[in-house]
Amino acid sequence: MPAIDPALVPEDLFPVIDALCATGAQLSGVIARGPLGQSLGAGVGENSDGDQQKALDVMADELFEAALKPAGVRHYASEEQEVVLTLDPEGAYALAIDPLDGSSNIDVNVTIGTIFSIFQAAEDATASFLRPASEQIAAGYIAYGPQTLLAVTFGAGTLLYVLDPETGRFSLASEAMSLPEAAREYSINASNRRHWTAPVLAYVEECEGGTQGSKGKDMNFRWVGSLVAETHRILTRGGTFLYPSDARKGYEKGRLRMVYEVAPMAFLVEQAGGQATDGKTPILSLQAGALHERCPLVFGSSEEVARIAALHD
Ligand code: AFP
Repeated sequence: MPAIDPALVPEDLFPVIDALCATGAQLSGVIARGPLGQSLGAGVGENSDGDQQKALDVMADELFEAALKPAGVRHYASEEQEVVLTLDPEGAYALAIDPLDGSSNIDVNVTIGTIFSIFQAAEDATASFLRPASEQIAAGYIAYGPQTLLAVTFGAGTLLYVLDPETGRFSLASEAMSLPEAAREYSINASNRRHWTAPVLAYVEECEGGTQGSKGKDMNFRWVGSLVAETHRILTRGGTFLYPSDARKGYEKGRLRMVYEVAPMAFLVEQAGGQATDGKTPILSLQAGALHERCPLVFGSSEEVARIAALHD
């Protein structure tokens, strides 16, 4: 039985999306058991970029790799793998994935997620991913939270499917998520204030000024520490997210990875009527120079993203 209601999933991509959802449903069950199962948040090593790996990071990567091999994926690029893996040499697709994003939240029962991006496979494995983000043919995330859900775009709007615990299938909940133009909330890790660039500091101070400042409206603040949780909140009720470059060593291009975090979120947000930039330039016009390259990310309600870009001029 398919793991997802096939409604609105393009026929040629269905095996890939179905494999992602079947694995997502399996992970949802593992995550829901929390400490009753194996220690999911236990440190088990480092990935190729020196980030600490949790047990669930490794488990998720292994499950997705195995599920995608028979589903038509030729090139598999994962945050947890140093190089691109060839799964099915006859496959038509190149899929990039952050198998488990938000690992720091695993042990405290906060929403975490899987992020993926799909291109048509090019002959060369790595070159399949080092291309303009606008060439993505699909992108999405699976959120493991109070609901387990899939937000996905195939280039004709952003769709929402929810895993129905009664059927074990992802069912269509919305054909067109729509991000409000105006925002009442902004998200940035405020502990990094002393490291920010002047335009970022200026924007945050505008938000903090509320009705007494240039915005003329009070804003609220959220920081979950889980990109999937922030993105879903913003796709649902608007807002702005910033993970900019800052003065810390290694954060010259922010923290988030272009290929399997920034580019897919930008595609989803733009398809829902929002905007996504590196602070100034649209993400979809950019491309990664290396597989695990970082990219500054600002996305959300178009009025706010435009204001941030103006402050960068
Ligand atoms: P982890 O997967 O290491 O927890 O990182 C999560 C993340 O990539 C993204 O989901 C968050 O928005 C961001 O990092 C949080 O970064 P800070 O810990 O610097 O706030």
